[in-house]
Amino acid sequence: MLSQVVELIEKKGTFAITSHLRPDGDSLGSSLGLYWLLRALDKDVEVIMRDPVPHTYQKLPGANDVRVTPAADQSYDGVFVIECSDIARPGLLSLEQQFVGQHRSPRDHSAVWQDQLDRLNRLCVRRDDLQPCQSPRACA
Ligand SMILES: [Mn+2]
Repeated sequence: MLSQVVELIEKKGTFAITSHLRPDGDSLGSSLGLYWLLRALDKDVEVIMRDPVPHTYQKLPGANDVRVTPAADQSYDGVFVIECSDIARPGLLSLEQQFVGQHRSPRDHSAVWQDQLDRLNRLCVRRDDLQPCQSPRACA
């Protein structure tokens, strides 16, 4: 699974990252962490959320870049749905359509993505060789 995510990131260029309604510290932290990783890899990426960033988290790096939107209204090569048990939790219209044609149902895709992201969230990736590391410190 992880190798598929790495391959997707290597081969594709346009990504969105989203998380659940009423974003909190972990959804924003993990979304923005991935956002900066993909930017460092020169990917075209944006974080899209249904609800605005709470005041408490507005000082997180990249928080001002979060685009608040009611719908996944662009076309992406890949969408990372972080910290969500299903595809409906981000509350974004049209999000399911991003997955049509690649999996039997949005639920299937959501489960796959969640599994991939759970794994990815536990890893860090070197910019140059995209090798998974044992711990974040190993990548420093
Ligand atoms: Mn959360």
